[in-house]
Amino acid sequence: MRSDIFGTPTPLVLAELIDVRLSLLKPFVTGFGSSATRQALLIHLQDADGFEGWGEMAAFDHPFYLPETVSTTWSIVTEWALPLAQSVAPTPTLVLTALSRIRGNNFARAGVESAFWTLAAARTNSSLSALLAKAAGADEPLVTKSRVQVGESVGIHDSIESTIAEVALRKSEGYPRTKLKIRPGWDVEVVRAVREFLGPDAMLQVDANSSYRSSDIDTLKALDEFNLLCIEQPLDWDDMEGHIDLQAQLRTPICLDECLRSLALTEEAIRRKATRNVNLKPARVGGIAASLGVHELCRSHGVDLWCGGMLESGIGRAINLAIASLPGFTQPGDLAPPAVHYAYDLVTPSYVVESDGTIVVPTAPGVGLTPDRNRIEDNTTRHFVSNTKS
Ligand code: OSB
Ligand code: MG
Repeated sequence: MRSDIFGTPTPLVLAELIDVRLSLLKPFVTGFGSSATRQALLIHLQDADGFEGWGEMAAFDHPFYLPETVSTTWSIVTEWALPLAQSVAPTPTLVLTALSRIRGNNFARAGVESAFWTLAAARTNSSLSALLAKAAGADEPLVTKSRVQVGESVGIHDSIESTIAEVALRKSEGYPRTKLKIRPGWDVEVVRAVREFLGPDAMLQVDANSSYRSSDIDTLKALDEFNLLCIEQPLDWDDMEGHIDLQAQLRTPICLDECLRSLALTEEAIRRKATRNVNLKPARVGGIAASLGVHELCRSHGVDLWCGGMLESGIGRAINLAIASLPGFTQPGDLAPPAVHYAYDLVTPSYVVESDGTIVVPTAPGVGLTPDRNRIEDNTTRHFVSNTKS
């Protein structure tokens, strides 16, 4: 990764962590359970020249997807990540090195690191997409997309009828891809119904969120007949061996999500054929530098790659949109606008899906979408201001 592209930093005058309440329109039901509330942990930086950086930590308020929670993220960021980040000059590479002393806690590290990237983008008057293109290119910037394709991740419903209604709505809005959440008891039947509704060639995939066991092989094999793009994370969150065995018995590509908690694990999963398709969540692999590594890995191996989501607000989504603009992303991402899930977004204006099923990648400098300070303040439940003199 090139590191001579971040401009000359000036000292930080503000580093704050803000816990903001989001309002889910309905509980998001998955193989790991139901999420009825969502807090966005935002990090906001300002340097001596007035440039700003923003980031968002992806953890949920429960440990049912991955081990980290909003509470663990809060304590790691306030006690460790911010003090370490502030011990060096505020550039993405130096901060990455400082944070690398922290083991695990990927969501916490990623949120902090990403804020220093958006700060560097603001300083250099560059969109995040353009800065990433430079960082990832050897001599020349990579050629990024100005629009990226989107697919909704459709939660588990009470009935097949209401599932079809949601799929139909997104189809009418132009979304080119559908992802259905599945779990034991909510799988073959709903997939069959949605496949019939969409037709044989529409892009359709499923996500089990680690809710199956190897003994469920017959059900998982039954999904082979539906021409799915992938089956996402069928087995346990840390079960690499199980997925290697399972992939050998399935025609449908497995796409790992929960298992890919670093660049090294992603490399191992591809090499050992535990995954034939990669969901990249920048937060889950530990941040933007790690994401550039995964992007390069997938590109060099010709492995299909798409950008996952964590039901972020527009701030986290803006960062994901920039990453998804890199040329190695080959399939639509979980990038549905926050308005699909929430009563309000934390950026104004939020972004939309065009009638051709794409989202315009933000071109403004820095994070690229404008945080709505009033909305953030009105919904803040906790606020931490770091000592920038240390
Ligand atoms: O497994 O991809 C997942 C949302 C919350 C937790 C886990 C997952 C998801 C999604 C992405 O499916 C939804 C989105 O961000 O649009
Ligand atoms: Mg997933």
